[in-house]
Amino acid sequence: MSELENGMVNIIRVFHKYTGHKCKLRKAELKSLIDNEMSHFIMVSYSETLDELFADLDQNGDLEIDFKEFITLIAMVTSAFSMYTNYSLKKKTRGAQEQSV
Ligand SMILES: [Ca+2]
Repeated sequence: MSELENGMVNIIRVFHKYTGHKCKLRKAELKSLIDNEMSHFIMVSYSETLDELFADLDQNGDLEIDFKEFITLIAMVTSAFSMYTNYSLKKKTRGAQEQSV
């Protein structure tokens, strides 16, 4: 498998590690997943923040997060991290160019 395919499989594995057989995350499980698996990218310290995040992700309002809803979180966080990484790379590149002049 390619690096990207491995990443996709890992996302699915991690999701199911926290859902068990029901294949959906309840709020406490979402918090555990974020705290244990995404702590470098996202912090949910306050219950209000978790409530808002959960409500935003729970598109069908069944008070659980299915994989389709979960992948939205992955996309949002990955996109934000990508923008940060691009910004950091541009800043480093610009810094290196300024030093070489
Ligand atoms: Ca839902």
